[in-house]
Amino acid sequence: MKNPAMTVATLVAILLAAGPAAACDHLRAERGWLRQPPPGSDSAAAYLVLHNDGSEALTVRGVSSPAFARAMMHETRYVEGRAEMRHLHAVEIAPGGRFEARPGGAHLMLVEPRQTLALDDMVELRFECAQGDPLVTWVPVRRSAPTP
Ligand SMILES: [Cu+2]
Repeated sequence: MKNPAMTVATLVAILLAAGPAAACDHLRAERGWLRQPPPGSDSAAAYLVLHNDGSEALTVRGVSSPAFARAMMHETRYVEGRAEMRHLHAVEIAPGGRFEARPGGAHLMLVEPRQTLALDDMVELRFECAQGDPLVTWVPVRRSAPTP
């Protein structure tokens, strides 16, 4: 590369021009945690709140984690008093809106851990959006929900 500084400046210009198209950039995660699964369990659940800080609706298309073979967004519905889980293929979040995953409700279902999950370990979660780069966030392994 003859002039790296020039190349960086050009890249910045391109990124600025792209502007609001990078929808996932307006996605913010907070209060995330992963419930430590019992020994030998092949799945775990994680919880967090996703905020859309942008001025346009955004669509979360899926979640993955390098610590697990597979990950899904699930909702819980109660049918005749029985909890049933349903796979959410996409979650749309309105401008200024949020998606809340919490025990007893929506959650991230993480299947086939690739490593042991000790308390306070940080686990990477990656959310794919309809547009823009994925949101990468790290959540701690906990025994129970953090107190608000
Ligand atoms: Cu589930």
